[in-house]
Amino acid sequence: MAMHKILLYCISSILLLACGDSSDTKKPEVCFNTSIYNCPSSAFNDPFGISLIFAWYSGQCTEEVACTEEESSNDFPSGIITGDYIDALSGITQTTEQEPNNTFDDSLAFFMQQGATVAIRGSIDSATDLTDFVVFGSLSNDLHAVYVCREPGVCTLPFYQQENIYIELYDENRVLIGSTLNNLSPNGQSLSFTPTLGRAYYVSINAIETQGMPLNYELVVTD
Ligand SMILES: [Ca+2]
Repeated sequence: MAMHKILLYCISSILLLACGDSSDTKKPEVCFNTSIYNCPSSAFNDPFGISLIFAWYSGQCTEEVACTEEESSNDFPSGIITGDYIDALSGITQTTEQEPNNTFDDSLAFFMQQGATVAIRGSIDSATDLTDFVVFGSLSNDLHAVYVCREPGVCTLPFYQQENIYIELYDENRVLIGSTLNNLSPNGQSLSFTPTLGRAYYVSINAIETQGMPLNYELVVTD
């Protein structure tokens, strides 16, 4: 990581503000405020940024704070995700969509550790459920891929190759940065990209024509 990126990172972002597990019956009790500002000051005196990176990955930049029991609110342009989210460790994390997830503001939120793969099972329907959204931040700026499996649980190449759906990738300002619409890769419904640390990304999966039937999918984001 170049130093200028680290500086940009330090200046620009509180990464993700996220509450712990909650459900309809239980309010979140703890929030985890993950912030570059909480890194030890000594980390900033390293001209190569190595100790800062180490501090980040070792958790020294993570601060636990009390959680307000207010209604969840998201401020994705500021890099803030509150409410339920999935903290995906290295390896495969599997989950299921929860409606409504039809808009940016209702996106299923997750946070990817380095080496994580998140597989989200759901369905879309061109008549009643056109679009599902997810949003995530990543602790890696390695090459990432987003793809749709042909059948849930069967995630091998080639990925889903029909053009009755498409996937799109947006930055945290909701600006489109990739789409498979009229642009299917040889691998099928897939996009690859390199995230910037500290930024949120949205992915949508969209039905074009599912002939009156829900189309089951597995949407995968992998580092
Ligand atoms: Ca759905």
